[in-house]
Amino acid sequence: MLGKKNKKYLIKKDIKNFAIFGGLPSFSKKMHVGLPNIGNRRQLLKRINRILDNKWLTNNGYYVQELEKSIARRLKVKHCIAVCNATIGLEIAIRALNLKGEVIIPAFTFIAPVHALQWLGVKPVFCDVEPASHNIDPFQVERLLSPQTTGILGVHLWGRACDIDRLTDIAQKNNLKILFDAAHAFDCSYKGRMLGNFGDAEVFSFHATKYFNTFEGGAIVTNDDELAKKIRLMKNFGFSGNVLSLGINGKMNEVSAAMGLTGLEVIEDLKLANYRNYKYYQNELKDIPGVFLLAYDETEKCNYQYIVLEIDKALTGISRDQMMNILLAENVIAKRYFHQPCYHVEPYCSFSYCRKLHLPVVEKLSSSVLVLPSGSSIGQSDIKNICQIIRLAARNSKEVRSRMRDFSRK
Ligand code: T4K
Repeated sequence: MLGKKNKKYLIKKDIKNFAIFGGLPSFSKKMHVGLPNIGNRRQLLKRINRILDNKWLTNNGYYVQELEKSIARRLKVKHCIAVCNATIGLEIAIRALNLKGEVIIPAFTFIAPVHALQWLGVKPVFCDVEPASHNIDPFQVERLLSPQTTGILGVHLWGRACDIDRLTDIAQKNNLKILFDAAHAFDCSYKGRMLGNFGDAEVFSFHATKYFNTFEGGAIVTNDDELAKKIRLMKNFGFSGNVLSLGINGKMNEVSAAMGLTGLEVIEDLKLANYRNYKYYQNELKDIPGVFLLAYDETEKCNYQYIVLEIDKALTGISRDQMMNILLAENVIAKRYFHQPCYHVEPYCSFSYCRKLHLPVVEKLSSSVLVLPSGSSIGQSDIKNICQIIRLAARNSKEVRSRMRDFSRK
């Protein structure tokens, strides 16, 4: 049966009709995890026209300044420095904080913050994460401290804050810097205060696939006046009239900033759409054994951007990868973030200190996490249908596995 409203999907009632076994895909169009949220197109084009009319395209233009001010106001943070992407933002922050030697970082994350350290000649020391939060485990951080440790780089994964109090305590006791990768965490809070206000600095990503995007982009935020001054110089070749320090080109351009300002105008709607989606998923998935939806703390501010499942194969009878392949065939482009622990990929896996590394929680999550589509272009009926596929697969796991075996032999 075709979905009533927009006829863009086919409801699956039997696994025999699964697309992976030759049926028609449930969705006629691909359902993406990171489909960009786009604000009011007219407003955006108006701003872009103004950029073209003014012929001021980059180098700390009007829109970049406006965006920085709006973000700083929103987060109640003193300084916001817009950058061309979060990876460069992290590199600038690492250098500005003078991180050297070893920095402790979670091994269950996107590779960008790890590469940022390595790129600058700082050794990433991989740390296990807490099973419930997926964030760096402060207890393990303490065990990894060495005379070479200069900092902790925590990642607020999926927009859920790290255990900031405990990490800050460790950093203070050991005279370490603390930097937060807040790539996923724009518009989220910790104990009622907006992320962006913690550690020495925090870095957001405004990549196209993020909750709030500027095509590509990011921001470094801090309450430290001196650090902010240093970062501003660094992102502009160390140039301020004259060359005053070592620097790089980390500037955001005007079109990206215009996209950001346009996005900020609808950000409450985006948050609401994500929240509704999260609640729909929560409701639909609650009775499926072995499929666990990562919970958000609804007493905090959250962007609800990521719908994160953990698939327990022992309970569902289906592995995360099998579930993903079933969904992919149905045009549900689920993503298995971050399916390789950072120490299992190059160049780290070739380093002797990583060869024997075994971080149990990271490895369990790497094989069980699956992220589902959300965002403003997905609605209740889409979610119902995606969950129906997952439910059917889990409830008929024995037959699914046997059919998968038969199909792979053909
Ligand atoms: N720290 C953390 C913790 C991060 O997660 C990231 C980035 C960073 C730092 C660095 O931030 P940036 O330097 O990028 O500002 C995506 C993003 O490319 C990446 O930004 C992000 N994290 C990472 C978690 O996810 P992929 O490999 O998933 O991208 P891709 O191209 O497969 O896209 C995801 C889905 O979104 C696809 O199904 C297609 C869809 N999509 C994508 C784009 C770009 C669209 O529909 N439209 C689009 O324009 O990495």
